[in-house]
Amino acid sequence: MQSGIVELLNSNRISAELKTIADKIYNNQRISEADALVLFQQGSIPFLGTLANFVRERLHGDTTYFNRNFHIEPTNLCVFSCNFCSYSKIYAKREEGWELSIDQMLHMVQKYDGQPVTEVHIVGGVHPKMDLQFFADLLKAIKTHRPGLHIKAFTAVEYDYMFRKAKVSVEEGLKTLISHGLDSIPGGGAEIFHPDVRTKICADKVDGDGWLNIHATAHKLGLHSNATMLYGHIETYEHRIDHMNRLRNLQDETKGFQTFIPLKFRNQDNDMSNIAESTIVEDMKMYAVARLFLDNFPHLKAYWPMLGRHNAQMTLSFGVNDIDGTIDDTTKIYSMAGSEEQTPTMTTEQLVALIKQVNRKPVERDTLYNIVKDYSDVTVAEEAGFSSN
Ligand code: MET
Repeated sequence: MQSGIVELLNSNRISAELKTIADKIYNNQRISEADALVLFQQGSIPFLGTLANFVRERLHGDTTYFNRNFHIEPTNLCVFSCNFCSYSKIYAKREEGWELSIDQMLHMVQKYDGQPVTEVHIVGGVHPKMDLQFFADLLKAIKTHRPGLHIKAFTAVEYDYMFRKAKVSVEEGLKTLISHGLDSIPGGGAEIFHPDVRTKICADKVDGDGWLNIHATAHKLGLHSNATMLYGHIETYEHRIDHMNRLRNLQDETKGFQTFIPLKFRNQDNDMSNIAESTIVEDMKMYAVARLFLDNFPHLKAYWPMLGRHNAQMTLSFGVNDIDGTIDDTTKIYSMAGSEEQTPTMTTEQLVALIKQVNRKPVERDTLYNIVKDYSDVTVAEEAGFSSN
């Protein structure tokens, strides 16, 4: 790929503007918001792919991370009404949704006894009666049962509500949860920070500054977190860049983010179903520009339950170096929004095969990117049978 970028830099078929940006990338210099806009507007797929892949290989070579994980979604009842959401039910219609007790959730964890999962990911609706104490008790119950399982739990949106209701500061609330077993924070609830969009798609939940403040506080307390962006609906390229710029600025200060995860808007059964979904070309552009702009984020993840596993496989040529985990059919968020992955689960063999099919190196990681196992030399039984269609 080194040669690919050199050819690109010497090509007389790209504009001077694009060439200047490519030179910056090659020389490891930060690109500006204006550069990112030029990339979105003028960058062809091969141009963006070559650059993003160059950066990906500079950072990680062919290494492509995955983990063995499962999700718990305590409830889909929610006090908020985000227009893009296909998942939530209001409390008044609670018989149409689900509310799990601590015992039920502990049983879900116990189902994995003896299995080599390393992480549980817990997010869900914002339930008016599931409070700080309830979630502290949940974390404690899980940790007591399986101390080695990393608990990545609750989005900033969920924290904002939980802490305001308990009348505690963000710092106090996080400290309480950390002392009960919280290990890190997922990236959800970020959507689009810019108020022009946020007030149209999710007016009533925490705003961009509030989301960032919760992550900043978590970083200060020593937790790592991820960040997402919901793209491909009513936002413009400028809004996407503004969003990534706020993340890049915070990351300069705290270095607490691990992974950026662009989330594609899916349009089934929600209040924005009239909006067409982004094309696969637009998706690949999004990954590539994210890799080029977010120079201080170590990892870029394609969340395959949202994108479909074969599209996720393609992102590995557009800057992505992490493909999430086995999931084990434990999340409904994107299947309810119309993803092709209706029962999202992949065996370790399937994930390894997916990565090997595109000549990358599969490496199982834990949540904090410690290496659990390198699968480079492991022959995968299912590899031959794994459909490439
Ligand atoms: N409640 C979360 C949020 O808005 C999303 C979890 S996915 C249903 O951040």
